[in-house]
Formats: sequence, C-alpha cells, structure tokens
Amino acid sequence: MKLFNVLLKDVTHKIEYYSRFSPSPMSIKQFLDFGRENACEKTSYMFLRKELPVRLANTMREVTLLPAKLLNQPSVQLVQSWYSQSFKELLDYEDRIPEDPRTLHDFLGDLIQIRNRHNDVVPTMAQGVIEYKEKFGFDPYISSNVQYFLDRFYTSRISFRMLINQHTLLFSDGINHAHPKHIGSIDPSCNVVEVVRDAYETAKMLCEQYYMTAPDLKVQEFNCELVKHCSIFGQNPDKPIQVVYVPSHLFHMLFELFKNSMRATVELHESDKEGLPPVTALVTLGNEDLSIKISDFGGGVPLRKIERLFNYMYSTAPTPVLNESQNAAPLAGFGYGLPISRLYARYFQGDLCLYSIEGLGTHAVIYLKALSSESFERLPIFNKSAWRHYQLGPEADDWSNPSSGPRDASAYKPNED
Ligand code: P4A
Repeated sequence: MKLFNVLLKDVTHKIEYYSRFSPSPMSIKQFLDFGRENACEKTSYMFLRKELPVRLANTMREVTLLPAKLLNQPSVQLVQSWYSQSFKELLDYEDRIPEDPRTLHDFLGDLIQIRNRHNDVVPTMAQGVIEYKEKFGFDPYISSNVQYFLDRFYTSRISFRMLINQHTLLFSDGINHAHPKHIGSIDPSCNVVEVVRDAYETAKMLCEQYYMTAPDLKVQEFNCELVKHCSIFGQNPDKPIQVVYVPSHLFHMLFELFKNSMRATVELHESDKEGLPPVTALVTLGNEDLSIKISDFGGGVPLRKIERLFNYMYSTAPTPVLNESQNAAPLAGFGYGLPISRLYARYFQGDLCLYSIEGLGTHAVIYLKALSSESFERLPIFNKSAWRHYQLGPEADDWSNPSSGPRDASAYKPNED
C-alpha cells in the first residue's frame, strides 16, 4: 500500500511537471521534411519521449476539471485509466538512452500498444455521456462544458495518433507497398478529387444497403491557383488539384458529409418519379485555401437546429441494436461524425462549415490550407484560461431570450414569474 502511494504520488507529480510545458505544434511541411530526408529514428525518439508525455499530461489535467457527475461515470474512469497507463509506460523512457538498440525497438512496440489501447476512446467517452444523461438528463450548462472539453480532448487524441503514426510508419521496417510515395500517413501529392470519389463510393455502398438507392455524384474542379508564369487569369484549369495532406483525415470528413447528404436526399426524394437529385462536389484551389463544397437537395435543416448537429451531448444516443435483417451500419447513426470531422479540418488550420437553405438543401464546405507550410497543428493548451472555462457556473444569458418577455412589464403577464 505504501509503495503504491509513493508510485501514485510520483505519477501525479510527473503529470503536473509535463503539463507545465505547452505542446509544440508541427506543420505538415515539417512532418514531411522530417520524414523525407533520411528520417532519423533517434531524433524522432528524442522528440516524442518528451512531446507525447507533454500532450498526454495537458489532457489529463483537463479531464480532472470535468464536472464530478460526469467524471465519475464508469466509462470516463476507464478512459482515464488508459491515459494513466500510457503515461506511465512513456515515463520509462525518460532515462533510456537511444544508443542502446533495445530502446528504439521497445519504444516502437510500446507506441503501437499505446495506440491500440486508445482505439475505443471515442465510443467509450460517448458511453460515459450516455451514462450521465440516463442518470441526470440533458443539462445545457453541462452540455457546454462537455462540448468545450470533448473538442479539446479529441483534438489532442487526433494529434497524439498523428505523432504515433508518423513514427511507427516511418520506422517499422518494410515500405508501405500500397502507397510507396506516402511519408508516414501524409500524401505529398494527394489528389483531392480521387479522395472525393472514393469517399462517395464508400458512402454510396452503405446508402444502397440501407435504402436500396443512392444519389449520383457530379464533380467540378477549379484550379485557380495563381501561377506566376501562367498567362490567362493565372488559372491552371487542367492541372488536377493536389495537396500535401493526410488522406485518411480527408476521407473521414468527406465520408461523413456524403452520408449526411445521401440520407437527406433519399429521405426527401425517395418516392419522386424523377428520381434522386445528384449530390455535387466542387473542389477549388485558391492561393490560400483549398475548398471542397458538398451540396445536396435534401431539404436542408433550419438554422436553429444546425448547432445541434455539432453538439456531442445532444447527438449522443444509445447505439442502435442491429438485428439480423439490418446488419448494415445505419447511415449517419452514431452522432459524432460531424463534430469530429470538424476537428479534423481545424486540426491543420482548416474548418468545416454547414450552410443550409431550409426547404432546399445543404452546402457543406471543408476548408483546408493550400500550403503545407501554413498547416500547423492546432492544439489545446492547458492553462489558466482553459481552467477558467470549467469554473464558470451556469450564468444568466447576456442576450435577450424571445420567450422571457419584457422584464419590467410583469403587469402584462400577471401569472408568470
Ligand atoms: N437535411 N439536410 C441534412 C440533414 C437533413 C444535412 C441531416 C435532414 C440531418 C442529420 C443527419 C444527416 C442529415 C445535409 C448535409 C449535411 C448535414 C446535414 O452535411 O443534407 O444526421 C446526423
């Protein structure tokens, strides 16, 4: 018991120590340059053995600020135990020199083990939110805390996996046969329209399984990148749009948007004689932004409800139990697709926005940085200002509420408080 307490105190102390450092954001260009020119495993090791504990500790400090009623849910406790375990495993390397060949070998194996341990963090946290809601119901104050927390927590997780994937893909022996040109998880010449079509086809298969039909896709591409030596308008209309990016992140976002557009389209037009209106994708490269717009005629969502589509607490519902006749994954059934897709977009300084025209349909736009030198990781830092977010109690709104009526005119509403 005594020894256990000493160890626990030591880990707590280490979390405090590492959380005082801010994470060091890397740009896609830095990831690429490092991985390209005879990437050095020792250098990567020296960076990660500090940077990974820093990112973990920043997150672990923040977890403890969650409202106790949420923190105490069994699923949240389970996730917390995974973080402690992984943090402890990384501390082993504080005093292991890279010159010992066993160090790099063990580190690689431990990173893979840590990554696997954290595979189910998202559904497990979602389970924690369900547990909370079942016991205490939906609370707008808790929901805004959860929103703030999970956006930061999942961003940190995306970044943590990015670092681990780069290291393990670069330094596990054997080249990536499927993608010999990729540098770790990065494609230096990612053809955006190819990923668009790939995500569409995957969503289409699900849609057809579920609804027996799916809308077509129309793609338009505008390469407007100003190239100095290029004449008319400086346009480059024939050059396919490419970007230095993580194709799996782009796929994740597009797949989500296609599922939404397909669902809205099929549910509104299923019985139309004319058939389904197609979903359109517009891919445009400017000097600063690479924008991808996915549009549909699915009837849209009223503005008042758009925010809910990004809200974790609002959109968390128990996973539908699938019976044998519908063993296909339901289309857009798990609720976390949009908020997490937006985090992927923001992670490298982009964004994901929905513009809905109620009655007609929805435009969803993914913005990416056109230049890999500008796409720096956007990372949460644990500091005073983050801390303050969790201390604020539920406060009176500082905008008028349409239903609360004139404040000094209670005479007009004698029966209301
Ligand atoms: N209309 N438009 C969309 C949805 C509806 C939509 C919708 C009913 C709502 C929830 C949902 C999926 C679709 C769209 C494209 C989008 C987002 C929403 O990118 O057509 O599942 C959560």
